[in-house]
Amino acid sequence: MKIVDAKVIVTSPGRNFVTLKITTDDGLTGVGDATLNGRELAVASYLTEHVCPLLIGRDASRIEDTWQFLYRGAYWRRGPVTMTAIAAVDVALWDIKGKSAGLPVYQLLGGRSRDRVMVYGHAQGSTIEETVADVGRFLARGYQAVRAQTAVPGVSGTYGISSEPDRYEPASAGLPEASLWSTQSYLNHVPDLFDAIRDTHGYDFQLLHDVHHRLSPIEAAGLGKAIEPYRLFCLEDPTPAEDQTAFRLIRQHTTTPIATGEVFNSIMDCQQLITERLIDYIRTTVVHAGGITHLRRILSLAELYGVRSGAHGATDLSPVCLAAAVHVDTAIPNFGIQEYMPHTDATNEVFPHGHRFHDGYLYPSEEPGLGVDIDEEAAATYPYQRAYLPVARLHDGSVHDW
Ligand code: KDG
Ligand code: MG
Repeated sequence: MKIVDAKVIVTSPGRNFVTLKITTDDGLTGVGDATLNGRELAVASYLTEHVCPLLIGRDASRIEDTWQFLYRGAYWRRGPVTMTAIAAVDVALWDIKGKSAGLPVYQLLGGRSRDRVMVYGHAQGSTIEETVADVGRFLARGYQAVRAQTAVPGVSGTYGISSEPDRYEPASAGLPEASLWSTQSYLNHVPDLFDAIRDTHGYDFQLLHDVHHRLSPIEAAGLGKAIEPYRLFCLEDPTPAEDQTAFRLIRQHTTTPIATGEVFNSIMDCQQLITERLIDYIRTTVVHAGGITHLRRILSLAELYGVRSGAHGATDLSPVCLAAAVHVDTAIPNFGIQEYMPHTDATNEVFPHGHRFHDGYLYPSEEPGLGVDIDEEAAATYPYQRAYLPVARLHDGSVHDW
């Protein structure tokens, strides 16, 4: 089963997606997501110029060997561009392996550990009252877990607030938007959100919140401690994730469970946090952490230390990534939760898929392989549009973590 074609497809059905499609000499095709929000063409070029030529003629069944070849063989390791490119190849090869075996990918990973995958939805509002009402809307639709984000008075562009329901799409066409941040206003405001949510909706569902890397360690420790009474499922990305020792300080002060890792791309980024038990949920994804092959290694390490998965699932991760994530989530023993924001109709038209959402849970496709494809004709009708994530600044004009 030799690879005869590998091509990169860039499409923008409302937002940019990069997809790798691999074809074998026996006519099988596999797809892998290669989308890196705001830096899409760097991965497209890495794949087209440096990876695709290496794939032609390779045995498509040698997934592990191809991973090692692309990772160790490049000499230059890790980093979001490299690891996203390797992930795309890896996922496309798992898709092909499933199709050639006539099995959905979760079967290749050991079969079902669970019947369905619990997701959390994204509730938001421009006031606490609006966010409380939005949480209620998710609960009424059967969600077991909801992440709540609210606008902070005096802060433009608070993370997670948009005019569209159910999803948050921060990238915008053109040059980066400026957003304003005030840690003081946020910390003064956000505990009242959890108080109002628990007061209105009670404790019989999982509540989550994303700080989006914006606090210092001691600020995060204080927030975690202050919100303990509201029993969050997890507080996500309290501090910039690459500063791993920050999590020691947070851990010393609070029992609020901590999730991080959506920006990680290697097991090395996760090692200290997992082995020192500094976090409870690891949010690495298929697309940004080296594909199914590498993510499985991270999750196996996590299993040993009682850390569960909490995979990133924002709308910039394409339906190809989501399909792969649901196969992984279905198979692993230490699944925690899966983030889920529904894609737009245009995106679903470009990426027809068999995974489905029902009553707060995702179900994997039963088709051989991943159960997702790219409609190349539809994709071609949505040309690439340069877009960036926003950049945050403080009141004094200096750059802060967005
Ligand atoms: O591209 C960046 C987004 O994926 C990120 O801002 C979303 O933090 C995020 C989340 O938890 O969904
Ligand atoms: Mg996040």
